[in-house]
Amino acid sequence: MSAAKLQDSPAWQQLQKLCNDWGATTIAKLFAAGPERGSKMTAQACGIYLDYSKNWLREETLVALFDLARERGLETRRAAMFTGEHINSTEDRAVLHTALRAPASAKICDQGANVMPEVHAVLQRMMAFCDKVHQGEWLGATGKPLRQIVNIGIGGSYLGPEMAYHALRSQRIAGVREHFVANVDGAALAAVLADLDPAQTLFIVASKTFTTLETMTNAHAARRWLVAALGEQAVERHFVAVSTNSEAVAAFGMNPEHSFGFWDWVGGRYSMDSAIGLATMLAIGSAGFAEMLQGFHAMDEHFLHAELEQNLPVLLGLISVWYNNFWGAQSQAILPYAHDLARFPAYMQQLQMESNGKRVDLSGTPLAVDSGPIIWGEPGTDGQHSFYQLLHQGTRLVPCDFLGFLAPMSAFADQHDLLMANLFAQSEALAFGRSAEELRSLGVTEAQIPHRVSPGNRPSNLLLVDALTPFSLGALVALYEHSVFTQGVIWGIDSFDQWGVELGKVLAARVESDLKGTTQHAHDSSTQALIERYRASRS
Ligand code: G6Q
Repeated sequence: MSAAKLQDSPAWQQLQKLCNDWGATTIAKLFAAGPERGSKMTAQACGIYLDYSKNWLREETLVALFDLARERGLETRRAAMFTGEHINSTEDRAVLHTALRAPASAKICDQGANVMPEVHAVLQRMMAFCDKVHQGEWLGATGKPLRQIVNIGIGGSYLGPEMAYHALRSQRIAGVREHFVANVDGAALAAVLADLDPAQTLFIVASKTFTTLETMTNAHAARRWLVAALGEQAVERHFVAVSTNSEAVAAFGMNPEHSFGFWDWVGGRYSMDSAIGLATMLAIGSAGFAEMLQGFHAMDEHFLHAELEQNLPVLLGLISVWYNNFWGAQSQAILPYAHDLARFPAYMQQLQMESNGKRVDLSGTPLAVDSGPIIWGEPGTDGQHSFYQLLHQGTRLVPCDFLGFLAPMSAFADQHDLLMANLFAQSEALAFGRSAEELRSLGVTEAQIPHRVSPGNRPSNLLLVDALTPFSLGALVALYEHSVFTQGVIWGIDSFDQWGVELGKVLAARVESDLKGTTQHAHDSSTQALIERYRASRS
């Protein structure tokens, strides 16, 4: 079904009507009318408990949202993705990140060929390599163990491994330290290399295409740094590659045997469980990585088989559509109450905004409704002392996803009660606020009351997870991957291409040669003046 017809669909019209008729209903009134709401509006799978009761949802809203999903063919599209149909139609590619975490016995085909033997062959090679590094069989050129790992990559070849490295801090192999260089600003590489001993440093050049300007620039600079210290012959021991472009890897001077491949049916932002996860495997070991894949796979199975009404990714995706398209929410906050998930919001930004930041549907017709929201966030409790003010008392609607973990993530376990108390209190305060009457009863003056009232009725989901482990991290990421997919199906867009990102890559190369003076492309007067100003300062 095309997005042009989206607003004519009966479920869409029903949702519009429910929104128009919402009146003065508040979250507080919904709870008063249905005391079991807090236990009823929940679902769980793979160790993740979703409480979606503190939302602007009635039973009939949910019925209409599930009707919308069915009308838009979610179940058919989901089957098409899992079975390798080329649903990334603008690039004519299958979308098979789910194969990366499927068991070896599965049969998943792209154009008739079972991809599983290759997937598991690469996994085995990655595991063998990581075991060698950990056991000191793979040593640097001077015979020292390699304990400092530098991942050079950007976007989808960076955000996942970096997020996972921090998230799985408590699972790290003793002595292994990882660093991530993404930005083409030489300061990023300089800051990392400043503290490293070349003799103990292993570089992973992670790039699907092996042509990305930032990554190749940083990789060549790192290579020069290593060669200056240890000589040309050291490159072979200190550099490995992760890429789909084996010719470019060989041209860089790396032994193809030290290269780990993946496939064009893995999108960059869906690649943290492919060979792009080599840094993750080096950090937590092959058993930890296998456990993470099991978490991804468990959520894939849940998404594929659970009833839509109990399906976590479907629920999250549809709730997001409800606020985005019917209530005009422009953004959505992801608020993990876990210091180790500090990079999770950044990872979510790419996953969601690159996937669903689209303006036309699959047929190329401009969308008549908004697509993916702006995603942002920081870990709690840090954010409470900065932007939560706007969440509680600002004029904008910002639906929030809170994430919390039952098990403490550190030896300072007594602090966990405080962390979780803050999490529960924030979602409660957003939903129920603080009224003028309550403030009066506390003796607050009339002049101050308008300033101190928190109106409440601010919606949120709360995801409560048993513990932050490789398994639960995999399940959480897959949960959001499939929520993104669900939303993309509702809008009828291609969630797996990224032509906007490609444009940036092309334009930067054009301007760079103008900065050097080797070319003189035509630019607008603003860009031209900026280029000239920069050139004057450099000369
Ligand atoms: C992800 C995007 C993008 C990509 C980077 C790096 O889905 O395509 O973020 O991952 O541009 O690309 P390479 O891995 O090819 O260097």
